[in-house]
Amino acid sequence: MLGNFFKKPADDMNGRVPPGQSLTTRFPVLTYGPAPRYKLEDAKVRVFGLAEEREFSWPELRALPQTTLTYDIHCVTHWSKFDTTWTGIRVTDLMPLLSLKPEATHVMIHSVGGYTTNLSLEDFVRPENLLASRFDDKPLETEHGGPLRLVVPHLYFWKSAKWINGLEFISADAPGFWERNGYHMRGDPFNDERYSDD
Ligand SMILES: Nc1nc2c(c(=O)[nH]1)N[C@H]1C(S)=C(S)[C@@H](COP(=O)(O)O)O[C@H]1N2
Ligand SMILES: [Mo]
Repeated sequence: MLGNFFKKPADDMNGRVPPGQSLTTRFPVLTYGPAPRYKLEDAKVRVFGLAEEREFSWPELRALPQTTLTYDIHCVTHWSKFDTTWTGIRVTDLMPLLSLKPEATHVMIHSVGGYTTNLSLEDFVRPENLLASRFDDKPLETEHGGPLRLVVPHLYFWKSAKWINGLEFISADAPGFWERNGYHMRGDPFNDERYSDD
């Protein structure tokens, strides 16, 4: 029974559990449609839009400084998972390599297969955000976004796009895939920002 793996905590555990969330020790897979067939050559990240266009190949990405961080994640489908450990490139280490136009205020994250999600630059450029390629010190499994996914732990987990291949800098907020389908434009779990009519 799946239900046994989700525990509603008695309180917010010193502010760690957002409203309406249960805790799980499992790692559910949530993907809209099939996971893309993924070759390592696809694991390149194209930077475009309001930034100097460039492409990071998989070897270039692997050569960037790697950071390991542990934090909690929160899915809009009401599960949270404590103390998940990820390794990857900090967004704050990537940004100095990019040259943004001054009009850039937001970024659209693109994934192999067409998934997209939007973030403001304030939500994107945070020291805990990673372009992650490892989970629990093992290569990230394909179903969880391997070889490369974004992890933005302070927002609901749909913002953490799996199989990323593009960062498009834009001058106004615009909805990505789930945001066009009713999810909140920002998605802060501690403000219960699940749907756009919240
Ligand atoms: N490319 C892509 N990224 C995605 C999704 C998706 O369908 N496609 N689902 C999102 C949603 S809704 C969630 S909750 C998390 C789930 O990540 P997991 O499968 O590793 O738990 O991935 C997010 N990133
Ligand atoms: Mo989700």
